[in-house]
Amino acid sequence: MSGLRQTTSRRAARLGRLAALVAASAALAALPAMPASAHNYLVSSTPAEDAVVTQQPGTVSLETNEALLDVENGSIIQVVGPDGRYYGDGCAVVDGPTATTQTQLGEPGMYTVNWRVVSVDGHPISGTWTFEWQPVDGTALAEGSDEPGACGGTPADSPGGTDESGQPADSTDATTASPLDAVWIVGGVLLAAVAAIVTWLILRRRA
Ligand SMILES: [Cu+2]
Repeated sequence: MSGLRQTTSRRAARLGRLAALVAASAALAALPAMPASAHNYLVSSTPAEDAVVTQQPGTVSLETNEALLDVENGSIIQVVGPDGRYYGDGCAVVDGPTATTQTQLGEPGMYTVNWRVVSVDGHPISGTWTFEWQPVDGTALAEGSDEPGACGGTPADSPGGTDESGQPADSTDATTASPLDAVWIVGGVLLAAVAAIVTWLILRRRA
């Protein structure tokens, strides 16, 4: 009887070790997904949030923590005045972690910047900030436009929709096939392999 009990407890210990192995393997499989799933995040903006601007800034820009993807139709920075008009064409030029648009401000007051850029993993990120425009006397003021401009669109929209001509945008592939998807697939395959091995080991012990 004591021999049987010993065998049972040894088997339980072995199953415990297997469970620990499964947990460790799952953790290892999930590990590579963590850095890849991190999106670029905003580091700074110019003008800064809530800044009071008194001279024509010429440009509005934002900087993220790492290089952005320069995807066609992917980057938009809209500068919207207190009158709801658009100051600039919304087109953003990407240079490394920075995106910049040209602007000439008009009516004094609170300006809202709506932006969308493409994160390093291929996913769009977007946001908004405001600053105050108090031009010094004699500053030339722009008229603005009631249309969003050449790069138009709504920053909240994801790239890869249709452009003004109704044609699918070229950025579709870059935004749907993310490297992160591949990481999850590899992780899933690894987990399935571990589960198969564990199942086989347990069945072999029982036989
Ligand atoms: Cu992402």
